[in-house]
Amino acid sequence: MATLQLEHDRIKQALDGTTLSNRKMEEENAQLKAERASRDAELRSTKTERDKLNSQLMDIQYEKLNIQRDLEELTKKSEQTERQLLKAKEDIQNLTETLIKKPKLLDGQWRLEPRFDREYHQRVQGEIEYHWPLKHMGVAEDTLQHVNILFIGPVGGKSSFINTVDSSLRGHVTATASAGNRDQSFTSAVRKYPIYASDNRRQLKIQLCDCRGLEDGVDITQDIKSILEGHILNNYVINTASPLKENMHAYNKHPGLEDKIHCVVYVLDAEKHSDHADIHTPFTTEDVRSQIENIQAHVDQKGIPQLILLNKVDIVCESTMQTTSDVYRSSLIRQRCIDAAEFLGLPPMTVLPMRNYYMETSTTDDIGILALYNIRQMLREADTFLRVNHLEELRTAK
Ligand SMILES: Nc1nc2c(ncn2[C@@H]2O[C@H](COP(=O)(O)OP(=O)(O)OP(=O)(O)O)[C@@H](O)[C@H]2O)c(=O)[nH]1
Ligand SMILES: [Mg+2]
Repeated sequence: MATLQLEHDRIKQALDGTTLSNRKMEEENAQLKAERASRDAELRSTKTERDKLNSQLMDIQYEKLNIQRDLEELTKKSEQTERQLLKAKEDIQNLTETLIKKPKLLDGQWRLEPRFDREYHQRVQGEIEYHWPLKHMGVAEDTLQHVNILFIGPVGGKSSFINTVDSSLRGHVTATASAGNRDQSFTSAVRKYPIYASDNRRQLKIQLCDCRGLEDGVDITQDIKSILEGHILNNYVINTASPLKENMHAYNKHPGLEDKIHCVVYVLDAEKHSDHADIHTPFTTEDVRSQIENIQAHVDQKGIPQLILLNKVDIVCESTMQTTSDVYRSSLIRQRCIDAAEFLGLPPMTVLPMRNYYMETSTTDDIGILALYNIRQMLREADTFLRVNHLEELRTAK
């Protein structure tokens, strides 16, 4: 009995223990279930989030595709616009060039003289051929054999002008002064050209003095000053390494009035200058301009009159290229004369536009009129110089 009781108690104890561990297991099970439920909920929410992100990604990709398409279209349009712009630019440039080279011609001439007719031609030619210095101021014909006109400047048609004047009087194109066709100076010597009347019988009272052109890095201003004062003998070849000195053979120690320069003409190339759109180019380089300024200071000091010969107007104005007499009706050439005057700090009235013979083998009346008119202006300036500085001396000279 006691054993039974004991056995009963042991079984009961064991049963109690099992119940306890069962309860514990149940509790743990419930906890695990709760944990799984929360993880399931988390997983569901992650899935929803993922689905949402996926759909956003698709939206973005779609958007990207749209943007890419827009971009392609824009690129196409911009290329087209660029092409149109280039074409428009080209058209503007062509138009500008046409307008520039073929400007509107003025109704009348912007200077009263020269006139492009036969009567005027003959009159100016007569004035030149029968001119002598201070003729109308009581100076005798043989007092001064000639006035000297000196041409200074970079390569720009100095020699060509002398040839054009000579050709105009001869009636056929001559090449007395050596003209070149390159950027560097062609003429190297100082050469005084006598001019003959059209009948070849008489030497006129003019000498045209050609000299080496001004160049960058080659300063011949000292020799030019000597030419102005008559110290350099005819045909002297300028030595660019050193100026002519007093003790040298070609140096004229005691120049007379006939050896000196009575009018200085700066020769510029009208084609070199540009002042339209975004292109601004001056008539000469800065170096040459400063050499001219240096010469100008000396010329000013001596009181020698200064003119500007603006060559190659045919190249800058198409109308003038076709019809030389349009030179004084071309607003473009008038403006270029104003620019040239400004460039050298001289009044616009001192600028003489010119077209020289360069291709032609026969003379034309219009080029002849221009050349003779320009020479007459130079003679008038030389006369003014002589009147102001040497009138009495010339009047009383025997
Ligand atoms: N189209 C045109 N060409 C010209 C004119 N004047 C001169 N030329 C040309 O310009 C070039 C130079 O002319 P030159 O007379 O040798 O010039 P330059 O000033 O004496 O030159 P250097 O002696 O070298 O200093 C030549 O090819 C000429 O034919 C002009 O009025 N119109
Ligand atoms: Mg020359």
